[in-house]
Amino acid sequence: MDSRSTPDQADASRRAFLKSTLALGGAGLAVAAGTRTAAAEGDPKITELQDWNRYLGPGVDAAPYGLPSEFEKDVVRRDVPWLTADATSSVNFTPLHALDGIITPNGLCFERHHGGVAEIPPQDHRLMINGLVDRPMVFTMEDLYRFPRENRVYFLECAANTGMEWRGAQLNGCQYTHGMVHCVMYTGTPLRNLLNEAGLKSSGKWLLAEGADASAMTRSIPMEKALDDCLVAWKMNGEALRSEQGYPVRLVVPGWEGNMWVKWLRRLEVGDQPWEQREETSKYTDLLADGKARKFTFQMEVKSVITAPSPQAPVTHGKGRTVITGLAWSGNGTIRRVDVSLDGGRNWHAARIDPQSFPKAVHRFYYDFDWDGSELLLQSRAMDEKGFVQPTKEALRKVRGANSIYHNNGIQTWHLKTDGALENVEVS
Ligand SMILES: Nc1nc2c(c(=O)[nH]1)N[C@H]1C(S)=C(S)[C@@H](COP(=O)(O)O)O[C@H]1N2
Ligand SMILES: [Mo]
Repeated sequence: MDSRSTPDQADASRRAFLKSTLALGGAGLAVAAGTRTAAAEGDPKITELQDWNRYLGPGVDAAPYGLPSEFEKDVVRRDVPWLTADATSSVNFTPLHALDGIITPNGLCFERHHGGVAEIPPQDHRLMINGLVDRPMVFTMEDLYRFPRENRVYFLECAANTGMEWRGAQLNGCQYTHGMVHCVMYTGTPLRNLLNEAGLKSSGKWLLAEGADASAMTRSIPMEKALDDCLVAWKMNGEALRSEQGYPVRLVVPGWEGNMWVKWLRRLEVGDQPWEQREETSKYTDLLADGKARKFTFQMEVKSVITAPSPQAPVTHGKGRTVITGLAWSGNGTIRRVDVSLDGGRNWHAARIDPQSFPKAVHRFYYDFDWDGSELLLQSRAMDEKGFVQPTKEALRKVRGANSIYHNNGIQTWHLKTDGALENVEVS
């Protein structure tokens, strides 16, 4: 645009330009999109100069640590106040409905802690290894940074995720029904490097991990797992762990329940049997229908959920081209297949799994279809690399009864209504 032309002249020439482009490509575009394209002629969003095009914006360093656009301010972790008595031993939820891809942004990773967030100066943090080892050791953070590093993308799911849905549909949004999961890239050193440094005695079969927070979270981990793929991690998505996620250092226990991923990790004790701590006896066990409880149900089962559309992410565009997307994950490794149903599980269609996928990480799936505007019952069903298939909630309750809280990997249903709104329902 000539800087000397008046706004009116500029608008006129802009309109003329748009008109000719539309004449060439407009019709084709409208068909391809399957929906109505904005009528460019007369659309003031196009023909009128907008403020952001007219005035200079803030310069660099306006926000030394960047924040999301102000228009995204509703995309935040949220809690359900009535779930817990107070916020220090509580949980909030990842806004899955508003995210895409497989990496959870650090500021949106759900938080679960039992004694509030410990704020630990890294120079004051110590990690001790004691018990059945040749050389009890204490590491500073500086010591840890000198071990060989690895980067791995893993999901962390709280065993209580979807726990409120055992007896029927309860919370209206996948943030609340499925948001106790996040998936980030960790940087750290394999746990076996530290254990080898201390020298494991052959009688050492279990490991106790202990946190430095006010809850001093403790969990027993079988040595086989500790030596396999566990990490002692100090970075997430390239930057230091967030305080909420265990700064300066946490345990990463891939594919296993989030409770074992001890944050603010301060001690590793090697023993010959599990310790039967609170979090593995009165909590994180599964009461069955006959009154017996399963314990040490470490692994997270194959699971998936449609993240959009979902109750917090309604269809606002009417019928026509529609994208269904969601997440699938399994503690067994990779996801082999995800199917989507539009009719409550009668017919299934293969979804497209985004190829940027890793074992024991969430997988992103898409199902693109033409919505005819009628009511639908949306479901997704995942199958993992070992052939495990996500069960219906009915099938799950047949085996587990209705007392459980933890390890609910049942198929989720969203009822899509003709106006595009969605509701959490259960079909049986
Ligand atoms: N030290 C410590 N570690 C902890 C907890 C805790 O309260 N204290 N909560 C556990 C539980 S129950 C879960 S589900 C995960 C949650 O990890 P996140 O807050 O990074 O999402 O941390 C686990 N590690
Ligand atoms: Mo948890």
